[in-house]
Amino acid sequence: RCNLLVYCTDLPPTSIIITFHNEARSTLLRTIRSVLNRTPMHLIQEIILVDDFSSDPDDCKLLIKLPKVKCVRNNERQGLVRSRIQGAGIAQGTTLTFLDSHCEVNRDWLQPLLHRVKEDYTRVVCPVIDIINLDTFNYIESASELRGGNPTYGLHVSWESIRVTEKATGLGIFSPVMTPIIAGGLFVIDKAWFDYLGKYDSEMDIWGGENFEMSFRVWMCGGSLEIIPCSRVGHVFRKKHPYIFPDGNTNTYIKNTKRTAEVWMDEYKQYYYAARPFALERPFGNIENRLSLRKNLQCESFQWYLKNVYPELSIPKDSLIQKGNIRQRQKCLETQKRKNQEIPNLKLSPCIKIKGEEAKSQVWAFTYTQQILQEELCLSVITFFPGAPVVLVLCKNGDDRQQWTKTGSRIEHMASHLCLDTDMFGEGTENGREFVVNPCESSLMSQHWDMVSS
Ligand code: UD2
Ligand code: MN
Repeated sequence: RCNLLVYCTDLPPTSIIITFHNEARSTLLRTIRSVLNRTPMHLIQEIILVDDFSSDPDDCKLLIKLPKVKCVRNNERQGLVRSRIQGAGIAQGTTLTFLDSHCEVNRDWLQPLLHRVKEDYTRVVCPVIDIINLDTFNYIESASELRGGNPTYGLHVSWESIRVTEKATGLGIFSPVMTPIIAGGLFVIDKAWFDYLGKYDSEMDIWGGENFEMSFRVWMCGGSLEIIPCSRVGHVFRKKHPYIFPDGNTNTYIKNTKRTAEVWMDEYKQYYYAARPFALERPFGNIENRLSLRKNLQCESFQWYLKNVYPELSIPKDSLIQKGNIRQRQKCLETQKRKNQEIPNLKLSPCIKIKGEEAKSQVWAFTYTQQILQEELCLSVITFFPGAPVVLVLCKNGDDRQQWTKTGSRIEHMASHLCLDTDMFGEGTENGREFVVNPCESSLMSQHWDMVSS
């Protein structure tokens, strides 16, 4: 039912843009080879590789021996957004096709995408993303086509199955599916439309957040996003970024997502901040240009987007942020940096004020998602037993090992029903106390905590 005949009317050739930073040669080559093998040649205007200042300039240069391939190299690391803008700037096709540098396109992947854009240039269209196994590099059809994500909860991507949506709409699995948000890496867009809509936010660095920004912008400014089930492309989903963030992973992600929230989310940005309380104080550069772009394009409000594009999204009831000390008598729960370690230690130390303000290391946020966090790190219990240690881990939404409730003067861990406690036998000394969870006991002073708002 993915009838190719339908697409045979003269489709215009597209410029395929692949940006990369220190990609393995094998996966980069696999991406390009699969494109050359599985795409009718007349549909490829060119394949533009943007080498985002990889350590070895040959990675890119050697590939121009392949047909259609062009290579441009940044002489400074720019990140994927500015690299894609750069690639789009030299593209000669009437449409732009973006791919990550570790993909394998499947049979007849391109025609259905180009066809949809040809019919209506305001459509921004994505293939279904299959999985290339990280260890074996096998191509695996993804079990359910995914449509994403959740713009609240701190602009973190979460996915839902489009099959569910289809059941609701009664459409067949081969019909295009509207999506409120795209994954970000693989899509086709009309070039003039891309330029008209303001390309990308060029102040976004390295990685992250640009997919939300683009998704909101496309919908709110007159376009649409769809996933085309007849087009499939495999992608290597990695567990860790195989590259460095010069300004730090968290700083960069916050900057990019905060720009998105500030420009596009109107009053709904409070939910972004409620989920990421420490983003409030973070720098995010100047957004004047993007705000005036939004104004000039006369884009709809975020409320319009939620109502018309994403009615099924449930808005959190609460966006309250509580921030302050977590005290036991005169002492405060604090984080202490460890040499060469990303995750700091937890300690109970005398509460300190610097110029009338609580020391940063002693300020915690209690979110409406019931996490207790500092920056991006959440208090968590990994395995549950009396005396189990409380540790800091990267916050993850919906993980009940990170959820707590305050009941009276106790802080109860939701999944285990144990209470936050200090273990006197930890390292013997007062300072060496460990944080643990124990059966709740209201008479115990070591389970007595005050949250003091700042
Ligand atoms: C996903 C998207 C990715 C991007 C990202 C959010 C898919 C399949 N992938 O994460 O395209 O939207 O979410 O930002 O939807 N790169 C550079 N310069 C850099 C960093 C990365 O050129 O400084 C390249 C990188 O080599 C790759 C592409 O940008 O080709 C995307 O990076 P990724 O693969 O690490 O992102 P991914 O798949 O985790
Ligand atoms: Mn990728």
